Amino acid sequence: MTSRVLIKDLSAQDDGPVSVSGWVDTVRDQKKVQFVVLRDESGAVQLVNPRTTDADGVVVADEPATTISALSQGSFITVTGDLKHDERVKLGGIEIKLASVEVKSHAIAETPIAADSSLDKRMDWRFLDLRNPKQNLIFRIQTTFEHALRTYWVERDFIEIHTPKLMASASESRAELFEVDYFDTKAYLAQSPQFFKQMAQSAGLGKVFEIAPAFRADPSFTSRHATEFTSIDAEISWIDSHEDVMKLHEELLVAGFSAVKAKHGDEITALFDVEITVPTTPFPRIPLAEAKEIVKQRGYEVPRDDDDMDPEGERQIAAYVKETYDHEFVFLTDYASSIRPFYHMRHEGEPGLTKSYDLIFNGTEISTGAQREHRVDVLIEQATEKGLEPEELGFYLDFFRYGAPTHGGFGMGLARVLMLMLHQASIREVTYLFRGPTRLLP
Ligand code: AMO
Repeated sequence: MTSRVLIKDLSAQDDGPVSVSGWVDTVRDQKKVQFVVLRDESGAVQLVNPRTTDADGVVVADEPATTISALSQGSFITVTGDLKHDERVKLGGIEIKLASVEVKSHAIAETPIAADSSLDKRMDWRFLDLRNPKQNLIFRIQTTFEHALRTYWVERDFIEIHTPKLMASASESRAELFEVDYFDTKAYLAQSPQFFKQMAQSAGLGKVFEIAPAFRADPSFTSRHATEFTSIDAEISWIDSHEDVMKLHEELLVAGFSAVKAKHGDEITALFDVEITVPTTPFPRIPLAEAKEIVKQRGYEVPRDDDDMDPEGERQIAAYVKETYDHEFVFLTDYASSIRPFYHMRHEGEPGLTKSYDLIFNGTEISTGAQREHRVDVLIEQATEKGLEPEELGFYLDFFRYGAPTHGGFGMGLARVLMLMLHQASIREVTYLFRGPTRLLP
């Protein structure tokens, strides 16, 4: 038996017998000849079957013609035939003249979704939606991106950690917390690996990373929020300030974007009409207060005074950075301590400001990072100021009672990076199976 060849490898192969397996994309069942476009995970190829005629020129109902006539779109088949290179064939300049067709699984003829179906409907039928080459490419890009980050980390002696997602208390804030029954007590789904990646610093692991799910009971229906998302986290010891974290962060992104561009750049341009730009370092850095001033001068007033940048403000500052520095990324730094978590370190002599940043990519926040407060007395003070009970944070505070190095890190949403990289309108497009307030299926 001829062994299976991936469709993408056919063009490099000589004319002759081949076997391919995949699903039926289209069938053109004509009188004299039948055409099937077959897809697999790597591409599409045209299959051709000239009909047999008898001595009087009448079409004979033989095989594989009969099987082909009965093929429904989406059926999974294995075929054998003769590969032929032919420049006239639009689809890749090759076709396979069929010898046999074996149907492995018949598909129901009526497909529930079409190219113009709504995003919600496509999500209902995600497994069919994912057969689209664009969707397939998204997850190959994701694989390449994650692999590049891991390679970057592993080459620099980072340790990969897997922190628990079931916790006894909140991991980020008491808002947006999922509570689950846990035997005789309650447990909470981790909103971030924050506490445990910091624990690794006290444990003397030095540099750690994790790519894992995070959960937030966020009821909003924006294009950038999910109730479960993949969080890319890193945490490193012996930093002087958040500047060291930003340095790591930008280098890591350069590694990820370089790998994606090298491997998928042409395909991304062909399917998404997007040119991947590998960012130059250093990324622009703008203190938040200054960023707000710049945005104001552009005619937009961020509504809340001491508060965060709002989404429109993020878009405005990104537009400014694009015009001024021709850069798609910007670190907004030195957020007010009033809107940052208690564990962010504050500036020496300027307790109103934290040594923290948000990273904005193409106008949307993709990450938060900071130097952490490692001095337990200061940490308790800051927690108390935020209305947290030190007892409640007992185990976390212990991490710093027995010695801890200076440290910092960041958390970054994987889907946000992909959405903005590929100019998609929603993280739903780039999440394998999206979870939101009204979506738990499939
Ligand atoms: P923060 O809460 O800003 O910081 O989250 C970090 C990043 O995670 C992503 N993200 C989300 N993505 C999709 N849906 C959501 N509901 C969602 N919430 C957050 C965003 C965001 O920028 N512990 C800190 C990080 C740190 O300081 O290390 C934290 O969780 O891309």
